Amino acid sequence: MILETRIVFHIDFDYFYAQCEEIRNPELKSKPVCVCVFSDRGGDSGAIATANYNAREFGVKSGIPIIFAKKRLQEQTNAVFLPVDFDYYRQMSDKAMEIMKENADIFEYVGKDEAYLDVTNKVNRDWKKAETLGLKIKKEIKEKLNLTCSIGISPNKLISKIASDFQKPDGLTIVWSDKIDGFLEPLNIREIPGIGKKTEEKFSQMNLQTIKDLKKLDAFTLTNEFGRKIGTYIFNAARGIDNEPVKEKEPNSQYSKIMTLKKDSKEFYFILENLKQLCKEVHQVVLNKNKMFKSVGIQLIQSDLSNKSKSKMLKNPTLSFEELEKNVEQLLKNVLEEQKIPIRRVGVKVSELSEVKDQSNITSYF
Ligand code: DGT
Ligand code: CA
Ligand code: CA
Repeated sequence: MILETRIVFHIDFDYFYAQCEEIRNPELKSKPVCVCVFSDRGGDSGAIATANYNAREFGVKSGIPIIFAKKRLQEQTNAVFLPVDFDYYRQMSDKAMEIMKENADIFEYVGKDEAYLDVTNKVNRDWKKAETLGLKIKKEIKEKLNLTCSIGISPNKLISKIASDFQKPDGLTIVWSDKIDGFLEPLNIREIPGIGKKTEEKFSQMNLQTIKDLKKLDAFTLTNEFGRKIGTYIFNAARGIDNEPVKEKEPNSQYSKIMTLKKDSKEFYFILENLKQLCKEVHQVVLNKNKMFKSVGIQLIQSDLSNKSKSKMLKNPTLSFEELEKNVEQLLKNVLEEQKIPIRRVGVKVSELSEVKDQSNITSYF
């Protein structure tokens, strides 16, 4: 089957959370900045969500413990450690996504800081126009939000994803149809999305480092080693083959309902009864939109108007009402154990939404 050539963008915001912090506080730009997820245990326990490039020069990166980051930056007296502010990053993300969406035929939200755009018709299959459109999107996001991003442009999602990472930050990398092999071959195998440390090591033991080396393996050998699904994926990826369509997906990744209690209270059964009503309403929305959820949360606004929220990630996406109710009840129980002041308003939220029919992406298997 020969598919018509497409033009696909992958757009990824540079050092996203840390860049958001720099935008609202430009003084941070000259300093190493680490955005931290502090854990409940207090002190410096927790992990780095991301860091700006200044901090990365000292070996700080996503996922490492905060204490390690502090050690690596101990001589940088101007280093800054900030707690994550998801609401603010979401607002920035929503605005930037809006700009992308206006410039796409098909818009696929991937996560807070990245999206795919199919622009084939928009640019009449013209690569020169595609470049102009890429630059226009970057300029618009920069002018309106002061945010920089990197864009990869190619005939498919796989190559565009690799290309957006190729000239970070503030990059634009175009891989024309006839330049695919030349672009991919010198890259490290690790650049293929989904290939992690373990897989890389396996190839390393076979003395294969680059994608050019990887092409020495035939499909049979790869399927033997990794199974049919992943083996085929790696075989195709090394050759720049990927027919996954860009699928319309919006960033509305949560639904919530909130209400004011008839009286301020910290009594378990009274609050639970109200939360159960909200569960029904939220669940109805989820069903109407044909979604499954993987995270359940409650929000409590206390009588002094301060906010408390707790959420829980489930093992698998679900659309079960019982599971929603059960988790809300458990979260409420946990919160009330240490509740000092009465509660005034309560809310229920589901997030990490996915389409009911959606197959999970191949790259999440390994
Ligand atoms: P880059 O390489 O310039 O795209 O840098 P980032 O920070 O945008 O990296 P990316 O695209 O992998 O991740 C986007 C955001 O997701 C990042 O700003 C923070 C968050 N994130 C990434 N990795 C982790 C992690 O291991 N833990 C947590 N909590 N958050 C993470
Ligand atoms: Ca990013
Ligand atoms: Ca990303």
